[in-house]
Amino acid sequence: MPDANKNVDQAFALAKARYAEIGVDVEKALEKLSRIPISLHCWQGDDVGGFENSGQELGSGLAVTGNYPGKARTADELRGDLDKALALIPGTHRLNLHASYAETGGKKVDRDALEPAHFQRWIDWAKAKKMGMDFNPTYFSHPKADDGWTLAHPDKAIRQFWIDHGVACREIGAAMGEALGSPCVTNVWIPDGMKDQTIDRRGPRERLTESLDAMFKPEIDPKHNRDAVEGKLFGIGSETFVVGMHEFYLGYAITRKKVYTIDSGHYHPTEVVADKLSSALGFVDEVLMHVSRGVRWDSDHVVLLTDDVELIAQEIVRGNYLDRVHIGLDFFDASINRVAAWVIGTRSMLKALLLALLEPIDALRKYEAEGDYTSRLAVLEEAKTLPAGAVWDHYLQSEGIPVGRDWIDAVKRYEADVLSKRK
Ligand code: RNT
Ligand code: ZN
Repeated sequence: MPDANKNVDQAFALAKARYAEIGVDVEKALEKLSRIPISLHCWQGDDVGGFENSGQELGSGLAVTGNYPGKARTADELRGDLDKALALIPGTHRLNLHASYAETGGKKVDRDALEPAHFQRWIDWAKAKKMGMDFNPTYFSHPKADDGWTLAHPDKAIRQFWIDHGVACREIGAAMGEALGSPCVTNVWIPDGMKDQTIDRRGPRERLTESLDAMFKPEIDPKHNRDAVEGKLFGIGSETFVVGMHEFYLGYAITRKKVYTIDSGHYHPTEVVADKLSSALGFVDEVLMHVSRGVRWDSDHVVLLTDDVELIAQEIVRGNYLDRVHIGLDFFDASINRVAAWVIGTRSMLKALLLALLEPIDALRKYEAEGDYTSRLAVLEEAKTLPAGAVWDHYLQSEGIPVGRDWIDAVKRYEADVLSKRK
C-alpha cells in the first residue's frame, strides 16, 4: 500500500476513536452520507446556455459572469464534463436538467411541444450511472419571455403557451422518474415581475395562481413526478415586484400540496435560510433546497463550506428531514473551470452534511433540554476542531477518489486534453 494511503487509514483510525469518545459512530455517519444524493445542476456546465441554438440572451433576471474557456457546446460535451466531475465526487447523485437542454436532433421544437423522447439520451445516460433525475421547465431565454412575463403574462395566449410548457415538462419529469425508478422533482421558477413602482400587484398574482392551477391540473403519479415551486425576493430588472415571492409560493405549496423550493440566494442577505426548513416542513411534506451562495446579491457563486451551508445541513440532519428535503445545487460561475465548480460545490455540500452527521447530537440535545446552554455552546465550539477531515479523506479513498489536491490535477489534465480544444 502506498504511504499516502496508509497515512489516510491511520488518521481515520485515530479520528474514529476520537469520535467514539464523544459517542459518535463514524461508520454510521458515513453510511448515511453515502445515501444522500445531491442534484447536480446541468446549467453550471454551459452558463445556463442550453442547446436550442436560438441565439436568445439569458435575461429574465439571470446573469452569468466570466468567460473561462471551454464551456460545453453540445449535450455530448456536457455529459462528458459531468462524467469528469462525478468521477471526483463520492457517492451516487442526481442530474438536474432544464428543459432548454432538450436534444431535438436539429429539429426546431418549441417549448410547448417538448416530449420525453427529446430527453431520452439524458435518461439513458443517467440510467447507466444509476442516477436519478430532476427537471425544470425553462421560463427564460425565449422570445415569449422577452418582456419578463410568462405564467402571469397579461396576454392569455402567452400564458397558455407557458402553461402548456409546464404540462409538457411534468410529463417529461414523470417519464424520467418512471424510467429511473426514482421520483423526479420538477421545479417551476418564473421571472415575472416589474423593475419599478407597480400599481397592480393583485392581478398578476391572481393570474399566476390560475396558470399554476391549470398547469398542475393533469394528475401525475407522485411516484414518478413531484411538482415544486420556487420563489424569489428580486431579480435583475424585477427589483420592485416579483409576482412569485415567497409568501405566494408558501401559501400555494401548502394549499396545493406541492414541494416548496428554498433557494438560499433568494432571500434578504441577513436572513437565516436554514431556519425556514423546520418552519415550512411543519406545513408542506417536502422541500427542495437550491443551495447557492449569494455574495451581496443572488449572485449564484459556487457553494463553499460556509456557515450558512453548514447550518442548512445541520437543520436537515438535526430535524431528521433527510427523507423530506431534496438537496440540489444552483450556481453558475463562468470565471473558473466549470467542471471544478461542480466538484467544489458538490463536495462542499457533502462536507457540510458529513459535519452535521458527525455532531455529538445526543449530548447537545441533552444539554439543551437541561438548560445547560454553557455546555451546549462549548461543545459546539469543540466539535469544530474534531478530525472530520480524516473521515472525509477516508471516504474519498474508500470510493477510489484522489485524496487532497490531486483532483485538481485531474481537472487540469481534462482541461488540457478536452476543454482547451473547444473553440
Ligand atoms: C432563478 C432560480 C432558478 C434558476 C435555474 C436556472 O433565480 O434560482 O432556480 O437559477 O432554474
Ligand atoms: Zn434556484
